[in-house]
Amino acid sequence: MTTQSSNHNLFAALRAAFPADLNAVAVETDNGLTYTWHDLERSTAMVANLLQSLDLAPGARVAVQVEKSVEAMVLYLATLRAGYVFLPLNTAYQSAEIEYFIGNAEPAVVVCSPSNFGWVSKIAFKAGTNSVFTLGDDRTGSLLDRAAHHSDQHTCATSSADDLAAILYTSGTTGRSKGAMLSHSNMLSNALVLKDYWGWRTAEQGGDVLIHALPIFHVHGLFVALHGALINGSKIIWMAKFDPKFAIAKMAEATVFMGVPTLYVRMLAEPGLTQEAVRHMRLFIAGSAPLLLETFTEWQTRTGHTILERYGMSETAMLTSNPYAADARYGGQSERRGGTVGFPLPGVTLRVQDDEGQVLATGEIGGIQVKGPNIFKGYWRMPEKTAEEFTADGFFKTGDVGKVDERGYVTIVGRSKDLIISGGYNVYPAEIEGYINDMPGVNESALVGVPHPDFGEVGVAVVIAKPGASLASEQIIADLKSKLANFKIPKHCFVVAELPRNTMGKVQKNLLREQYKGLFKA
Ligand code: MLC
Ligand code: AMP
Repeated sequence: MTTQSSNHNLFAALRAAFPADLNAVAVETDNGLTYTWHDLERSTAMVANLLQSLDLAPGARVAVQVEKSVEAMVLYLATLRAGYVFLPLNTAYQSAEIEYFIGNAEPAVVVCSPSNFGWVSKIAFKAGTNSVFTLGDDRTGSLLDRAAHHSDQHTCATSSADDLAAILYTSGTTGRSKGAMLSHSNMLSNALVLKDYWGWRTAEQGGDVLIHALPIFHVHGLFVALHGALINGSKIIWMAKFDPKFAIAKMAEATVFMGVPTLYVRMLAEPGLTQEAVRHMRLFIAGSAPLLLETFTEWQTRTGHTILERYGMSETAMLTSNPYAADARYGGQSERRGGTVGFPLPGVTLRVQDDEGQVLATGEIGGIQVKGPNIFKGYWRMPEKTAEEFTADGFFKTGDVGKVDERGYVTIVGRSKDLIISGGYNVYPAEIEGYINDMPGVNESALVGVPHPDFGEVGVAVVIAKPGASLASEQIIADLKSKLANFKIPKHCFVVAELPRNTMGKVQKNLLREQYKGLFKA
């Protein structure tokens, strides 16, 4: 039996890191609100009590599709606190996508935006969900109304290390999305390693202030950024939506910024980004997609700061990072090298293998495989899929292709998984092609990723009509827009006579990528 002293609940660890002065400001929002640590303590207690009053089964999922707000963060923390499993959903997902996630995860509780209650509740009740609440981004909705009737005292649930804390859906090259199951210890171990590796400053050292600019339904904003600040008891400057001017203005009061490369590209376009504007900042961190060397260099020239790039994924949280300070494991190297994702984090073992399962030597390119306390527990209700993604000796196959150089730096050179990363969001060509292929008059389609000055990479669809059918690319795009999240919509669609194929008849996507690579040249 787990005792209180061995409670592995992630919230318990985050709560223990709150500063002694609970009346200090924990979060300051872009619309002028402030929340103290005491506010977070009380509000998470009330929502946790509400969830526990619903008599949910152990391991019950709480699925959430709401706009970014501090109350949405409170809901996440309260779900951990009550011992249930948090299931965040991108706000861009539309009904077919939500229907799949809810049908697959069978959440006991669904929380949605008030404006979506009509269609989301219909889907949820059909899937057997008992409770559907609403939560607006302006502190409205039935969740808070109901929570207001509950006590603001709550004893954190006791969780074992392997108990699930969250399920993050991530698409596969083939088939439907898979729910990556992350435990309390997966996330806590990662948060503690990053706190140390990125040199988060204690209050005695002057403390840190994080600008939180990312959505809170993916690893980067929900875990890396949020846990990073909370496990250090650091104040958060909260942006409901990223705005480069606001972010730059707030740097005078902040010390840490985390973003996907697109955020850095957008800030570089602002004349207000100067050495003076960033003089208070300690650390800029980038990840979720490749940071172009030119962005890395331009940032250095403009601000005098070297961006620290790191690499991770939904299944693993963070895996590698460029050093913040001298890394004794790698001969005291402290250089943040552009174009690399740095060293495996302490506790993470990383190797590169070829297709035959041979571990490759330094500098050779192959599939990146990883092991460590942060690696997930498997895909929700997909034991075969889980088994396929692990090697016999327990390494997780990331699907990323890369190499490790003689100094120990890891570089990602590509992906074996057919995936487009657009502005930090993943787009799986197979999913979009499936939708296009189902349209009347379509014979076949291919979606490829091409360079884009803002989003890094975007999808371009190439479509072939059935004999005698006539297709309009605008219609294809409009049709997709009515069914899919906006970031998945191809930025261009071409209707062509044929697709390039190899001798086996397989579509040669590399030739299409080459053909359309200049489409969005800046
Ligand atoms: C928005 N659009 C996108 C897009 N975001 N298209 C492609 N890719 C994207 N990422 C669409 C909009 O729907 C709109 O289409 C048009 O592009 C212009 O939109 P915008 O107003 O410029 O977009 P904006 O709302 O400002 O959003 C851009 C963004 C956002 C970069 C701020 O995409 C974002 O927050 N990205 C971060 C994603 C993230 O957090 N990833 C972490 C994953 S975790 P239209 O047709 O309506 O005009 C992970 C693991 C790890 O990967 O290692 O961290
Ligand atoms: P997700 O499944 O959304 O968590 O996306 C994870 C994927 O994002 C990884 O498998 C990588 O392909 C990619 N990724 C994350 N960080 C980086 C990075 N710094 N450079 C290149 N790719 C990255």
